[in-house]
Amino acid sequence: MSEIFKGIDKIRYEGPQSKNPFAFKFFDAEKIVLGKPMKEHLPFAMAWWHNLGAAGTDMFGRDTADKSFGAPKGTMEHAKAKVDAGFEFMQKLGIEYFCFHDVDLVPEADDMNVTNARLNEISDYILLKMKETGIKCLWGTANMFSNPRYMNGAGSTDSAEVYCFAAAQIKKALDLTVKFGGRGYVFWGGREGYETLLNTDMKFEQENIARLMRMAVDYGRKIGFTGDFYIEPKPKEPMKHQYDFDAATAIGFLRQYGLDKDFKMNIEANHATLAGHTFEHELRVSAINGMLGSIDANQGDMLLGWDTDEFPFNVYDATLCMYEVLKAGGLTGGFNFDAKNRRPSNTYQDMFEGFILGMDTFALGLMKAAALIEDGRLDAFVKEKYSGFDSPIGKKITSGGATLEELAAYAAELKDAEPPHSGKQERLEAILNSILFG
Ligand code: XUL
Ligand code: CO
Repeated sequence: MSEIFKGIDKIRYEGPQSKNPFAFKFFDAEKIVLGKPMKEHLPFAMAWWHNLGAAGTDMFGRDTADKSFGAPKGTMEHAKAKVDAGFEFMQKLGIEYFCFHDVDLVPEADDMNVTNARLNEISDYILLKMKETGIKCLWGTANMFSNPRYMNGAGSTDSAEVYCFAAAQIKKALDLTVKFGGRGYVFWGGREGYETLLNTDMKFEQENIARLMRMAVDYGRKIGFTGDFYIEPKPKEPMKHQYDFDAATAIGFLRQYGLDKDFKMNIEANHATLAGHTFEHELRVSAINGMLGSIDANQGDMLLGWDTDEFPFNVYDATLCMYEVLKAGGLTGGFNFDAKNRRPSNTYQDMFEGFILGMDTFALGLMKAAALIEDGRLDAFVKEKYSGFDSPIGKKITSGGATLEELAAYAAELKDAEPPHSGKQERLEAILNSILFG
């Protein structure tokens, strides 16, 4: 098999002073941060669909990049060329994981049985490559949003037969995930939502989605899948309203339907901001509920109202993300670059530079978050802020032993309440800056 990305050698760490675009400036895989090598803190993954599939097509124009990898698109030869390209790419970057949708791997046929036979063939080939290289699978998923049959949703569809097709796709995607030894299985609710309530039975749709997830868990456990199922929340796009709006909504849904023991969150940065939240907000909500599982590491554009899936370069965001991840004790999943090059960045060199940017940004985020934790001033401030609850009356409240009457009587004895602390936001932001740039 001949080299695909000619002229690009293994990407190495050269340090912050390096001007070589094909070297890491901050990602130093073996460097120890808080007692662990960077690569263990940051299990990075390549998204099959963006990196090997997306070639620049948007609503207004066709492909700008050539992702044929030397084989005609829409053929099994091309599917294999994508595997070759993907593994060469990951090896050159030191990326240890990949994520996939079923139909990212092979061209979808009209007959599902043909698609499944193609999936069997390609997954044998992928497995061979995995054994050869040590590259692993982070998570798999089923694409239940591109095929026209899913126009009204998959789990939320009005057609019982379409629902069966969704079940069949999930079953196959779970088979593949188990075959690859994947750490997780994702449900991103592509078209699980609605455009207008005038034509929608929301309760019916949500109950059916829950049933599908229950069946997926039962089947997965039966075939030996021991990893986590994930919901990847997103508030809108493609639907006007998506049911898994944000982490809080998805967690409530999982608890309502008794799915919370098997599921965690896969938090995508760009989805968080579309929901009107910060990335770190979504991570915190997941973490305090014991459901921070995995991350789709990308970045949106605050001026645009859609999912731009850019490679992350905002070091503030990456730092605040890694601050949440470190405090939560790490991820059971990993960091999937659900990101694509900008349409005019159309060469294969750009593919590498996108990943180098993203990996360096998260390496910086990791080091800066570790420094924030070691510095300790943020933690100390938060601890002090709530210290009023260390008093006898405070302890009575937090132990759950207080009544409203008792607290009202306590307040009546006081002339005035002890004032709350200054929030000191500006001081804390200055600390963040001094750690980032000092
Ligand atoms: C779409 C998105 C998906 C999921 C997997 O916004 O993020 O690619 O990550 O289906
Ligand atoms: Co995603």
